Amino acid sequence: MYSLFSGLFERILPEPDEFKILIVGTEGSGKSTVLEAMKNELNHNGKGRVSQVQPTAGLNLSRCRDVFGSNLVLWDLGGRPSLIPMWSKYFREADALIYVIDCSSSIEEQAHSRAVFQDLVTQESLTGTPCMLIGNKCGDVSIATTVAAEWIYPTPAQTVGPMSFVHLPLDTTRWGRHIRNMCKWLVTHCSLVKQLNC
Ligand SMILES: Nc1nc2c(ncn2[C@@H]2O[C@H](COP(=O)(O)OP(=O)(O)O)[C@@H](O)[C@H]2O)c(=O)[nH]1
Ligand SMILES: [Mg+2]
Repeated sequence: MYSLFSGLFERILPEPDEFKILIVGTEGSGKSTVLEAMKNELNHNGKGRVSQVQPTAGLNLSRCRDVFGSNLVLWDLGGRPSLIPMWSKYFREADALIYVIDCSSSIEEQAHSRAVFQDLVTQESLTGTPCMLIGNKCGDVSIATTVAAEWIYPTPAQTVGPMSFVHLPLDTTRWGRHIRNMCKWLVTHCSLVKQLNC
């Protein structure tokens, strides 16, 4: 009887939206750590541990169900210089973009990451795509915000859609609330873009 009713409900209730979120950034910025933390918070209610991640060879993929009423597919792409040109293969399918900045890296490394980011936000295939910048590996919120404020300033050729900035504390055990807020923003903006395009 239960399976009869649940089958009926599944037919009546619409499938939740599924949004694909692309996590990019230069090597070692913390993309896989962000993916692990999202998985942990969304699939295990923050009760698991964010395990030590291994360098990403190609792609890490994870699916999270019922995140503020939608399902999320998370793609974490490798950030080695040889892999950066491959990112563009995923742009058209992506519903939103997360770009991770290592705010503790050297001036040269940050300049490289910023150049990669500026190239990305002017891609035609990312037109209108919501974009979230993450200031990572920096305990001082004002330093992370200063870095992001410069980056987020729109360039004339910018194509991406709404932008947001999130600072993540150094201690990954304190990320839970931030991850939830990030997901709320992502789901809200992906839904808005979907409605606008309907
Ligand atoms: N303490 C701390 N370590 C971090 C943080 N984010 C990343 N790491 C460490 O930085 C290294 C590279 O992170 P990883 O997620 O593999 O970077 P990716 O190459 O962008 O995927 C790993 O040793 C992580 O444990 C953070 O916010 N706090
Ligand atoms: Mg990685």
